[in-house]
Formats: sequence, structure tokens, C-alpha cells
Amino acid sequence: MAFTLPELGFAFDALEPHIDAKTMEIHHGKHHNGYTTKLNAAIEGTDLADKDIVSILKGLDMTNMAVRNNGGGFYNHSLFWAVINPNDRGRLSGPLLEAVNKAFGDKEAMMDKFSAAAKTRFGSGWAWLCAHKDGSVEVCSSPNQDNPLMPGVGCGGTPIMGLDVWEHAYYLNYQNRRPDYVAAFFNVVNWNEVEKRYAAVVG
Ligand code: MN3
Repeated sequence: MAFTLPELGFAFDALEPHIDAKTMEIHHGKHHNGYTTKLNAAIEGTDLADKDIVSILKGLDMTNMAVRNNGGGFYNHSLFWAVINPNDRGRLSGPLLEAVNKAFGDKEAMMDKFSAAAKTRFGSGWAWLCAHKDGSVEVCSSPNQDNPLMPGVGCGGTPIMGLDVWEHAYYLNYQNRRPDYVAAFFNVVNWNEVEKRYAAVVG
């Protein structure tokens, strides 16, 4: 089963001024599309070809760089579009807010820690809020297109919120000002989606 580029789910300009339309158009149509195409090429004819993406990443041979980079890129961006979807964003509440309060003290402290992870990730990579089956949550970051579903990467839980800090995610609008882009991210988070993903992990 070949993977297909997921729909963005909203207009390219829907996140302006926080994330600009041109960046969204290139990011989805070129970068994410490229990961998808290359992932399909990398798994074609192998025993990964009939697996879902989560199974592929959890069981990944980390020396398989084509699947690591492109499978990660496919999954990470699919999650990213969902957690910045501008429709029905909601606000952080319920069981996830309780878990955040328990782990970090409050929502602001979690956002500070997440922002620090995003800002201090050297070079290209991602910042993550991850959930564990026991309900606990953690912040971590990972390089390149790695993510915490992969063996030995980051905090080892299931990512429920991710921020792409590759330059292709912000350079047109923010140039070298990654901290401004990271701050802007919290204006576009869809907390309903993050909460839904948390509930799916905790069950
Ligand atoms: Mn990207």
C-alpha cells in the first residue's frame, strides 16, 4: 500500500501572519510531497510495503536511512498539519491539562520547556510533546526527521504535538529568527487535536 500526501485541511494563508502562505504551499506541496514519494520508493517491494506508518517507525532499522528520513518526514508533517489546523482550535483543558500541570506545573511552564527544546535543537529537527500510556507527558526534541516513535529517539513516548524547526518551515518569513517562529507557533496550536491524540495514547 503506497502512502499518499494527506490533504492540508485548510487554506495556505489560514495561519497568517504567524505562518505565511508561501511557506505553507512549499512546505506541504514540495517538502512533504517529497518525503511521501521517497518513502514509497524506499519501501516498494520490501516487507515494509504493507505496513502502516506507525508500525514502520516503531520497528525501524535505524540504519535504513531512506525509510528513517522519509518515513519520519511523512509522519512528522502529517502530525504537524493536524496540530496547526486553524479550525476549532479549542483551549488546553481536561485530562491533558491535568497531565501538563502534573509534569510541568502549568501550561506556561510546558510551553517554555517546549520552546526551549525547539530553540536549542541545533540544525534541523523537531520539538515534541509526548504522551505515555500511564498518562504522563514529556517534552523532548530530535534531529532531522527522527521522532520518538523510532527506537532510542527522544523521550520515547507517542508524539501528540510537534513543531518543525527546519529552516524550510520558517525562513521565508522569519529568516534566522527561529525564536520568533517558535513563539508564533503557540498562536496556531489546535489544542482539540492535541487532546484527541493524548486520549488515543492513554485510552
Ligand atoms: Mn518540514
